[in-house]
Amino acid sequence: LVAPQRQSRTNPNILITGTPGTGKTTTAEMVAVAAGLEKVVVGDLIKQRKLHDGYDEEYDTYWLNEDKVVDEMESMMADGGMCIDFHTCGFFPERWFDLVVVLRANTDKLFDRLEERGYKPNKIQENVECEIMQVVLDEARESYSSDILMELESNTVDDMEANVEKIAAFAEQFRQSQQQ
Ligand code: DAT
Repeated sequence: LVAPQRQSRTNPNILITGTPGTGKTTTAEMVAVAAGLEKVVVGDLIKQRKLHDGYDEEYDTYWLNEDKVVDEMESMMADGGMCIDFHTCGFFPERWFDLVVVLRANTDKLFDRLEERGYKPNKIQENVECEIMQVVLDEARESYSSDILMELESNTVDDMEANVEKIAAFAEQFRQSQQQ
């Protein structure tokens, strides 16, 4: 069964979310290639098109302007076929997505990845706590129907490959269902 607002899309829109360092960008790149989707790293879009309200020095991050981001992305999402990567997900319109993937990682993996990325200790700690408290998963559960949510472990390269396969299989199944 496909919700009415999704019927016009022949290609799915997929959101890949999760705490920073869980593997969103890497996974989204691989999904885009495997499933023939266009990838949008929302963090990059925010910087490039200045969809923010300035910079937070303490946390080395931009203040997100949610309205600007949604306005900018609305036309991109209209025809489907997009693979979106962002660390927060509650402000996107629910109607945009056919699948919402929440990537999860163990504390030690996340710590190492964020340290390697050169994050300051306070930013590493904040993100590790966010993952332990499953903040992004809870946000996704509040914002999207459980039948389009997929929670996936992203600790190893094998996990990543299996995740890409699962997501690409969903995209293929979606296309077939839309042709019927
Ligand atoms: P995000 O976009 O969620 O911040 P990323 O894709 O940039 O994360 O990944 C952060 C780093 O961790 C990057 O060097 C790739 C590595 N990584 C991510 N997921 C992984 C996994 N499942 N197995 C091994 N390495 C992974």
